Amino acid sequence: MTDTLTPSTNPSTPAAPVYTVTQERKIVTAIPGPKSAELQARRLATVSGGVASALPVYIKKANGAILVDVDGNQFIDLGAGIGVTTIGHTETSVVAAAVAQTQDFIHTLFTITPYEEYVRVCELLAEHTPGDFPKKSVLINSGAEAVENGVKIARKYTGRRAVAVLDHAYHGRTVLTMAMNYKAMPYATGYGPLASDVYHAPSSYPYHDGLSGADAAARTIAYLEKVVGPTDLACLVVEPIQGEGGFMVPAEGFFTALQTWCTANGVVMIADEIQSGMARTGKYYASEHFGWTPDLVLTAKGIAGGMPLAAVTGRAEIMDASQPGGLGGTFGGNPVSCAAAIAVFESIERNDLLAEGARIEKTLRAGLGALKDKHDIIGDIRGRGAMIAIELVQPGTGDTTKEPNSAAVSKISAYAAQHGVLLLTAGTYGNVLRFLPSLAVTDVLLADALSVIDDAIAAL
Ligand code: PLZ
Repeated sequence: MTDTLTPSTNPSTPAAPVYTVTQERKIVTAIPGPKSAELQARRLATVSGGVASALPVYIKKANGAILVDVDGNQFIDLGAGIGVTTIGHTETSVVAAAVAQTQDFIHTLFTITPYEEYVRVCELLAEHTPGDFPKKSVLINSGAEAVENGVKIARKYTGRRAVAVLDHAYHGRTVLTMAMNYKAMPYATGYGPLASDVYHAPSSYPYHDGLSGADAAARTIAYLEKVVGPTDLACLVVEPIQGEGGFMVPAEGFFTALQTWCTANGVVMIADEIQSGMARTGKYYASEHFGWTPDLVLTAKGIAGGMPLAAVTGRAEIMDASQPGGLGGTFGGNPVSCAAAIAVFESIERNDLLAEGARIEKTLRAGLGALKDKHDIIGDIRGRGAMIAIELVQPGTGDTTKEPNSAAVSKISAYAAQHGVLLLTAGTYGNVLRFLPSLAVTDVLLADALSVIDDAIAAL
């Protein structure tokens, strides 16, 4: 370990990631293979039935954009653990940093005896989150915990109770966040009573509502003024590009109009960038695409290359409104996770990974556009960077009623899995296929995956 983390480039870090798995798709057994089937039987005996898995193949190794299962099958990973291994699985410098940190110390608890790695991550967050003003952070363990803390911090700062979210949102599975999700099933059904003072306002969903950003924002604001009233509203929590909801990109001007209203009314505007942040969309944070500056930004998933870490970052005066001891937790800002996060930020800079997001968007849009010309069940292509989705509709309804086609979504993702492409589904109506690859995915792998999807649609 170097004496100081600032500047923190580890001299032993290779310039670019070194791949330990061939970056190719390879299917050698039925899917799932025999060893996965054996593990699945053991799992059913001891793992809660409340925990689902999209594809019951058990993973032995993961590197770059490839997952290798226990039977030796190799999958092109277009999900990256739902947007977590953004800079690639087992990225060389992240592994080196995490291993080195485990040898120095694994835990002290920052609220007992602090360490530089935590401070360095907060410095990097202050530097790379949107907004040119003094910023502070708290580190926690998961996305849902970041949402919970964002709400707490906004309530403390404003002295207000109510929380607003947008339709089609997903914010987590804890007791507060399950009340903030749009979909009751499977996230809230049977787990009530739900947290009170959570209000669901209309969002901007251009493919379906056809509204301009200004008109969609006027609708959202009219709802909040009527149903909550701004003087009781602590915060408005938005995903700049909605994740589980189906990668909806709001119409131009939607967020800036909401921000103007929030600022005028003392409402803290929180960007849940848990899925869209950390270089996923060709910028550090997706909010930057829309020309607005959140008061608080929530980071998780991609920040530490797969190690658990999350953060709330925002205006110093809001972050400092909490009393000492009001924020924190045993594992929050774990040193190994922090070391990995520092390596992630450095890798993004060193390897110019923001450009990779732009490359992936270009390749996917071209390939998916060609598929849309061929197959009339593809209604919409949307997203930014390495966060692109297609919405599937009933044949011929793409320009009219846009009827959801969840059957096609399930069949295409199942076909893709059988042929070595891991593709995630999304959408309020199960009508969206999302492409959320790591930035390490090559154009060759993307072209290969798109040819599988083309075959999958043809086979419907
Ligand atoms: N906010 C925008 O995308 C996590 C959930 C997958 P946690 N999304 C993936 C699943 O089925 O569990 C997410 C998100 C946004 C919050 C969260 C919650 O993050 O780290 O899963 O708690």
